[in-house]
Amino acid sequence: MNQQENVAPNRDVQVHYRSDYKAYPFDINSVSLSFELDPDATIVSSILDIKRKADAENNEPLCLDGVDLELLTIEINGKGLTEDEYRFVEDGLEIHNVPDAFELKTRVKISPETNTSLEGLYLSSGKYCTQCEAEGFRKITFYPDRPDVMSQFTVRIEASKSDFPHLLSNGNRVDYGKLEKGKHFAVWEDPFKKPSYLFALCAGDYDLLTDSFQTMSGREVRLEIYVDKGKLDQCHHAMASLKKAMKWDEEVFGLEYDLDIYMIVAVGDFNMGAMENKGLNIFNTKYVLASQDTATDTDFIDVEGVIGHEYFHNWTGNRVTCRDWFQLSLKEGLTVFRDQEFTADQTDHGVKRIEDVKVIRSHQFAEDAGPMAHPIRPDSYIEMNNFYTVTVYNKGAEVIRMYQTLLGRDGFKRGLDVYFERHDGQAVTCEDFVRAMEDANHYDLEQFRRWYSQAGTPEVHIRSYYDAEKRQLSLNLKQTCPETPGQKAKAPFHIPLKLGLLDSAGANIPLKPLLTGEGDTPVEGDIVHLKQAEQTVIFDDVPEGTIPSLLRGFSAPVKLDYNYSLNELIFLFAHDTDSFNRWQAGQELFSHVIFGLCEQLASGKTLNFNESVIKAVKNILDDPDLDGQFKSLALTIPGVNTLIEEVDSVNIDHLTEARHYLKQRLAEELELDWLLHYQTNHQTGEFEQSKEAVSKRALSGTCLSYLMTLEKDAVYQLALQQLDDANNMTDASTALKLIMHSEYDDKLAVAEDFYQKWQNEDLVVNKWLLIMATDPADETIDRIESLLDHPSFELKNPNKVRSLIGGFTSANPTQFHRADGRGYQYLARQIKSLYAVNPQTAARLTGAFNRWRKFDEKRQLMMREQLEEILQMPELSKDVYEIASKALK
Ligand code: B3K
Ligand code: ZN
Repeated sequence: MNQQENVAPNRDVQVHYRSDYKAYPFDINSVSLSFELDPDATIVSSILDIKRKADAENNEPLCLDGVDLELLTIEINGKGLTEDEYRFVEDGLEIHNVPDAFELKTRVKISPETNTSLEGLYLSSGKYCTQCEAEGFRKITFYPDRPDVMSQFTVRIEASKSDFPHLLSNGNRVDYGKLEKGKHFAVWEDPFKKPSYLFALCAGDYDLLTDSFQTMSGREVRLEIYVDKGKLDQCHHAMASLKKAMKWDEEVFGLEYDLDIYMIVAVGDFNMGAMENKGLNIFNTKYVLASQDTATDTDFIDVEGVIGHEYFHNWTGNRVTCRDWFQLSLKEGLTVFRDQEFTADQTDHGVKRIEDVKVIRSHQFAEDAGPMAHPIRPDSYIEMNNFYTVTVYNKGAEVIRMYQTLLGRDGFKRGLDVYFERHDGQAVTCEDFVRAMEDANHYDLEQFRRWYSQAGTPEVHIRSYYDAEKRQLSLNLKQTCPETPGQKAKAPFHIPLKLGLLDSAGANIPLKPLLTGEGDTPVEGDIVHLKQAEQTVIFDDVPEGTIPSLLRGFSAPVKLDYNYSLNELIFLFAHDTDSFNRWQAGQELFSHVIFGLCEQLASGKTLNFNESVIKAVKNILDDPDLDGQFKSLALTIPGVNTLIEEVDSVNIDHLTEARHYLKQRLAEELELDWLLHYQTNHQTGEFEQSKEAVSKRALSGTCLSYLMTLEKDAVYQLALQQLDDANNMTDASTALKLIMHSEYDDKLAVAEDFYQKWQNEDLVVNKWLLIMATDPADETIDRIESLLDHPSFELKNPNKVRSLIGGFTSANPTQFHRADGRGYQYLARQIKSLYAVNPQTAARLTGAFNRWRKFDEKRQLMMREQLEEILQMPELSKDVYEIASKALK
């Protein structure tokens, strides 16, 4: 089909469709690459051993992708091609009349130094590195740059020995040596066939941490972490995490590492978190470097999680990869699920589940309800990089989690075993995955497949009726799913709804579902299989006053609508045995109060809310059996981005005011309690990284955050003291943030001291930038404007952009949505400066306008104007174009 679709006026773009898939007509048996590294004139020579597939037409031309390449020579079987024997096409090259088997040799020149897109081969702090997923390999050489073309790679690298003592690529180093003129070389061979997106090369002068791991079959694997000079002491946590991940994958999934060496290189300029290149992962420094002084407890957990994620890709992504990019969730959803389980096993299952669901609620629900909504397996895209989304990744992981819920842990593992047995070494589809699960378990997943094809967040509406005479509770369940771009009507999903029934003492009563004839709801254990648009399930032997605890553990990525009364929520907040639902009840309670306050604000009434909420909060705070991290989560009022997704249209001024009012009231009413718990949990002695210490830091931070809303001098002194005394970044950054976001007179001086202290630690400076950008005060807009010229900021560095600009738009709703529109103008200006420099990062920023339709008319108009202006920019990148044009559609 390959149509040209007019997405917005005045511009034709190529839209790629899933339904257009065609197998590549050639096999590339082997690839031999040679790099002569040079900042603005790297020469890449490539020899491809090519054979036409037996079932391919014999007149099919050879089509190769290639972008920003200067072709120097091109030969087939040793004979140079004349210019009429090949033809340049958009982003590539075509050769007609090729033999059935031949060797293609090309030499191209590229310029890593001027490559600011951070895709392909580029320089970061004077060191070479690559990023090829999704389509970056075509910026290195002419090649069929698609994941279903898998080949065996040999890579030779040549560079100055003194400037680039380490020359790295995938697989095993099979040769190295000195060359003339102070140069040296290394040759790497990867024994595993792989798609081009998993290719990697790094060259530089690094510090190196080494270790080793013995696999379950007794093989020794050498582990290496390469970092910028002077950062070695910040790598030990990453190394320990890698070893834990390797062990965990063996123990939990029976999956063993397959090469003799595993390398990680950390770079400061990187578009995302990390990349799972075979045997040579490249990481954003943010997910490698961690020390007590510079990294928070959350950073430590994130480093472990991302190290795990990339390691787990070796099986789910590399050994079995994707046929085409529409199948991205095949590897990403599955690998996110695996890293979530890994982190949960290392930390706390309940807390981890809450953290993961928070991402879904605040980000994925927003994406699903906005102009970029897409199923976890999208049907079309303009720029693939725009589809590395919370939907593909995190909703994808929720879909994987549902298999485990439906099939049980053993059944899920059986399915994975079949998947690996069938597809090891192949590039496959989501459908292949579903089939493996089905076949391994003899389970019908026909309806379940809709999770792959339908976008939007399903809504489950539940009403309950209690028959006192029969002692029966019936639940009427209805599911709907809103229209999303390109998808009007939706068919019902198979939704596993986990539930419990709590008696008035808070104990779970046994579930006794009644079967009353055809169309009955199947209930298995505590799971109701909601498969129809409407179903009813009746439970027998239910005492009066029983309260249902619904969607336990967030067993499906849906919005639940059940009319809990305030008292029921308070009851569940105090008693639910499912820790996720206990947290959930609190969140609902808070949002109930906040939207009540919003109504009062709208009608000019005096603000007020039910006092029993205060008691409920105090009970959680005082509960000696609850873990500090859980308490911290349970006592944190839902963020503005989450609250916005609960209503159709939002008065942002009222919402932020109501939220602040609730927090301040809780602070006032429970002042002594917050103080007491702050004092008992804040630790001043020796630093500890134990679970208990982490929990205490989390809870003391939450207590201090409540106290700070009181705007009292004594509390400011408490925070200043914490900042001064801190021997770890968790306490220090929490205190700095609370001071900087308060009305404290000297806050700027405090922030400046912090900056002076940490100016040479990039990752800490990024935290500082984020804190500066998220101050809700009116002056922030001027401050972040001048920070663009501050030595701490660099537009070319995505981490800095994410802190100063991304942080402002996503975590400072008060100032981003300023009534005068300056927040929007600021964002639009940065997008305009960035789209030519780094299209991917610019596109991410553009997404901040996606929810413009939710706001009042004036703000809608202002956001729309900015989007329209962006679309008028000359040579706008297709990345930004796709987001901006779809937002306006
Ligand atoms: N697979 C990479 C992401 C690549 C993003 C390309 N724009 C990291 C990961 O998910 O593990
Ligand atoms: Zn991944």
